[in-house]
Order: sequence, then structure tokens, then C-alpha cells
Amino acid sequence: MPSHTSVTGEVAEFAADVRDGLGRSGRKELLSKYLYDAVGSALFEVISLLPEYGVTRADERLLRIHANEIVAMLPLPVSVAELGSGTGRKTRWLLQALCRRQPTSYFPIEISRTALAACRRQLSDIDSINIVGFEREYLEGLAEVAAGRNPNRRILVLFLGSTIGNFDRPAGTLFLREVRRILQPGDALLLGTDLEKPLHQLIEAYDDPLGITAAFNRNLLARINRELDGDFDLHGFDHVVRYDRTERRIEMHLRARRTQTVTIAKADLTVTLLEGETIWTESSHKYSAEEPSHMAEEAGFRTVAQWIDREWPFAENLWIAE
Ligand code: AVI
Repeated sequence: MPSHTSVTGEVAEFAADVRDGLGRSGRKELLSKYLYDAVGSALFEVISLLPEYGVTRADERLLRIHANEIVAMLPLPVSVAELGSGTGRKTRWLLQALCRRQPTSYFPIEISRTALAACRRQLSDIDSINIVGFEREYLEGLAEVAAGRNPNRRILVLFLGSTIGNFDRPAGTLFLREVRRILQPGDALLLGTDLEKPLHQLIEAYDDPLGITAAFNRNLLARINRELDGDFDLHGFDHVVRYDRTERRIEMHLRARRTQTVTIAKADLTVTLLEGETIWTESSHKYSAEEPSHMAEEAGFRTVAQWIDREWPFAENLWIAE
């Protein structure tokens, strides 16, 4: 790092990850967690309203329709920790049903301060709720919640929206094992998983005609320009969506329209991208209906119930830690 740039904390970590992902000689890659700055999070909120992207609506529909049934299967009394709460909109149904049965502590765990504040605003009107937000990475936040747990209460972890799909399958299993390691036997996990569906439907969901997902993808380069003093020409990249049938995942890439050299001052990096060269920005894995049960076993849980949406194949899976 040159001495004239003083790059600290989160910016330094972002810079190091960008240098690692773009500075390599083989396939270039940027980590999908960096898609969610304030602009990216706002664009994702819009994506969740698009008719082509059914994931968020299916998730919310299942929670709304089955909230009482889910609560009836939980080991009560229970505290709720949510990994990546976002604005907390779809969680409302479950928390309302739970708060009718018991006073409930709700711990949203989010790296975005804006999302945490929005979540508190959305949900604090629920009777008998106590909200304590954790501005942390998922596992770090969950470990803190577990360290301060009330010994007379179980913990229910919510991991909704099929965010697990943004991990490669082996990394997803490792992550779920880590969640299990932090929990105690009898604690619960409610996991949302987007299911396989016809190819055209999947492609449209990630390559919508309004170009919102394309903007969401390109915003990653805009964020590098803003935060790391980069000079990406945002018009120089196409949003490319592919489905890998072997891995059963949607992939988002950014493809250089022409050969171009980009300088990113705070990452101390100059990189040339050849015409047609791509930067991989996100994977979104899709599951068979049976797959989550196997994932549960591999991670040290057992499945107690699964609910599948009729309009948009998506499953809510309730697991108990063994
Ligand atoms: C947050 N995550 C589950 C979304 C998904 O479907 O993989 C992110 C997303 N990327 C493009 N559209 C939505």
C-alpha cells in the first residue's frame, strides 16, 4: 500500500478483497457481499418488487400463511436471531404470531446500519417485542447473541430469502455447521431455500427487462469507484446472467465490452480487462425440494417441517439442532 493513501478498517478489507479478486491472472471475481452498500441495498429492495423475481414474495407469503403453524412447532419460550434481517418486513408475520404466545426478544444481525435502523422502525410497534440489533457479520453476531442467551430460552435462528444460495454448496454446508456449533441441542433454524424452476423463469428473474438487476450488478463497480477511487467506465460492462446446470446455480457476471485498463487507487491496483473478459460477481444456487433435509443432516440438524410456495417454488425449512 503506498504511503500517501491512508486506508483503514472496512475500506482496507474491501480494497484487499478487490485486489485479490481482480489482480489474479485467471478468472476475475468480486465477492457478492460487496453488492450491498446503500445503493445496492436500495436496488435489491426494488428487485424484490419485480414481477420476474418471485423469491422475496414467496418467502413472505409462506411466513404470512404459515406463521401460526411454524410457531406451534417451535420449542417455546424462544428468542429470535435473524441473519441478515434487511428491513425486517417479512419477519413481521412470524414475530407477531410469536409475540401472541410469549414476550419475544428479537436480535437482527446485519452489517448494514441503515437496514438495522429500518428494521427497528418497521417492527417496534409489535406488542411484547424487545429488539436489540447487532451490526455484525452473521456468525460473529450469532455468537454474541448465544453468549448472552437466557438459559431458560431456546434460540430460533432465521436465515431467510435463500441467502444460503449465495454460498457455494460446500461453503454453505460449512456455514450451517458453524451456526449449529454456536447453538445448543433443541435450538431451531428456519432456512429459506429457492427451488429449481424452468430456465427461462430463472434467467428473467436475474436479467429483468427494466435492467434493475443489471444496475444492481454494475453498482459494484460504481462502489469501487466511489469508495476506492477507481475509474471503471460503467458503460463499458454488460450484465451477463448464466445458469450452470451442473452446479444448479445462476451466475451474474460483468463482461468488458472492449479492452480497457482500470486503476483503483486505494487498492493499489491497475488491471487490464480484455474485450469479452468477465468478472464473476454472484452465484445463486437453486435446490431440489429434498436437498435441504440432506443439508440439515450434514450440518447437525433434523428437519421437522417444510413448507413450499405454490406460485414460486421456494421452501421454508424448519430444523432442530441435534
Ligand atoms: C440475496 N440473494 C438471495 C439474492 C438472490 O436471489 O440470490 C440476491 C440477488 N441477486 C440478484 N437478484 C437478487
